[in-house]
Amino acid sequence: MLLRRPDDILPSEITPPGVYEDRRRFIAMAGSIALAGALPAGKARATTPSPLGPIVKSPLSTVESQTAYKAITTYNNFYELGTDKGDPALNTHKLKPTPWAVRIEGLVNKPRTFGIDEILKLAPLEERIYRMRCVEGWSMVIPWVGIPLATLLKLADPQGSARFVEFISHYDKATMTRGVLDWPYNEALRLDEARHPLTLLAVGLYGEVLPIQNGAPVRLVVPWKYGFKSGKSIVAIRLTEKQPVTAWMKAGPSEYGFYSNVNPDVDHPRWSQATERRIGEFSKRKTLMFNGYADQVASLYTGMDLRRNF
Ligand SMILES: Nc1nc2c(c(=O)[nH]1)N[C@H]1C(S)=C(S)[C@@H](COP(=O)(O)O)O[C@H]1N2
Ligand SMILES: [Mo]
Repeated sequence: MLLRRPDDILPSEITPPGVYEDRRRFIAMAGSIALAGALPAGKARATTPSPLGPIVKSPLSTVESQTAYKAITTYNNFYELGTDKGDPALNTHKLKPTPWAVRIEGLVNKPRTFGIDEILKLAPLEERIYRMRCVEGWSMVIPWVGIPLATLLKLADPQGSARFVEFISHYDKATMTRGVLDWPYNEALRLDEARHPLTLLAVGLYGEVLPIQNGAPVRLVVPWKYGFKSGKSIVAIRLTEKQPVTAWMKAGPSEYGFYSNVNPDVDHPRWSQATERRIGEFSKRKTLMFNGYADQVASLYTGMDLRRNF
């Protein structure tokens, strides 16, 4: 059980289940989504030309209809920029995405620091339209732009003893949220999960540079896991032998496990995970095992008890 300090907010208060959602905010947002939906997709978004260059379409994309750009960029979890869903979009001045570098360190033969421009040139940029599901019970379909994380890992040449990959987010205590989590935000994957072809380092959204509130300039995207696995604004990628303890595991170990795979059969201790609300839709959908990516990823977990390893 978590103890409450004056500067501490319980994860239960800042990560409420969908049913506790602020109804007024939801109605306001539904209105803006309806408006955006009535316009051609391009007109609903920023019109700045994309400096990302050519983007190839990936066969790994879902063909489901995409969530409106407006919803993807105004309904966010990025606690460094505030704990309300609308806060990150209002606090983008608190994060400067240029210049930016990402260190690859730990158990690798070729530790290296990549500038963001170098990352953009490592592999053809792909558009990957993925279903994303938050542990809070909402989901979106997001057209990410990025490169496979495996491409970057290969260049760093992981040592034989490396078993996990930790992702550390940028944190500036002078401007960003204090308390709430043990900063900097960190997440981690098993090395085979990190190397899986679906695991993406995203640098863009809807064909354009990644907005700050979505984790600029580079964030992780792991579509078969709850959203919180997808660390934003990453500054370091660290290969380790021991399983890292992640920010959410520290905040609530009984609620947020290391694996965090989307699993409709394993309830969150305080609410069911059987259904979800796709942002922009009114009725609920059944949540799919591994968020619908079971054919691609179930084999990673053969023989594991997914109730114990939640
Ligand atoms: N650094 C950082 N990364 C983060 C978070 C955060 O608070 N800080 N929130 C996570 C959670 S809970 C979710 S659901 C997704 C949300 O990503 P989106 O806002 O782009 O949809 O980001 C994840 N990555
Ligand atoms: Mo989330």
